[in-house]
Amino acid sequence: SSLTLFITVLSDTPVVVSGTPESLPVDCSDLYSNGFGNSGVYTIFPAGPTSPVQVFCEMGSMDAPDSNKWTVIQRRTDGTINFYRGWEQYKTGFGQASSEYWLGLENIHLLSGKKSYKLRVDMEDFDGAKVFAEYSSFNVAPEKDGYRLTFSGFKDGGAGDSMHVHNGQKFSTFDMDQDSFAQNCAKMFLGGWWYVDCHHANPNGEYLWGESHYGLGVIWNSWKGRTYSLKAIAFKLSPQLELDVIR
Ligand SMILES: [Ca+2]
Repeated sequence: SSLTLFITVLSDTPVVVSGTPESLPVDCSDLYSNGFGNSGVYTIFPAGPTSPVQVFCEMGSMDAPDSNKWTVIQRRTDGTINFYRGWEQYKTGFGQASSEYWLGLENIHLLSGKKSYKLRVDMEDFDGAKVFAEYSSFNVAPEKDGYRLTFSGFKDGGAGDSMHVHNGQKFSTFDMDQDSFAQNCAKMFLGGWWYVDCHHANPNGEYLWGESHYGLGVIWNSWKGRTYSLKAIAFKLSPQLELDVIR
């Protein structure tokens, strides 16, 4: 169905062929505005018309058309995708938009520059408890600045703030150590992340099904500590709403 949609987008949008990329959807909010109201896998073009990329869109309820339309940039749900990968993979993205994936640092960087976005992190443990953390702004710098992460405006949905130490950090993988630790955080904690020395959150760590070795799992320290690997976690972006700005 995602392939069908891609073809639909191309055939219903002659501007693709004629080369005016402004009209292509850069995120799920654009797709919603174009009439796509259902949550699911869609194609967006944060890097322009020649670089389609598949994402999962959470469109929310039809009863609340003004609610956030979330573009999922990272998601873990069941451990089917290996997240211990090198720089090129984290740069371009990997996985399946229908299940577990990483959108790619270049896509995330370009997307975060298109609009003013907020970030929401939803997570779940193996007992079915669900919590979230929200940040009112989110940005990822270009590769020449190491895809440095910046955000602000924490709002607690029960998860606590495990991102604050990662604010301002460059991204690191096992083959690209840009952390501020003497050793290689990505190698030590089996993920790719904006490691510092090393982490309070390790969403791209090894999928370890609950209680597990210190620091290695899918971790959000302020909720479940560093020896609990979460069942599910997802990072998602939505344009700041007028309400958010006023607030
Ligand atoms: Ca290091």
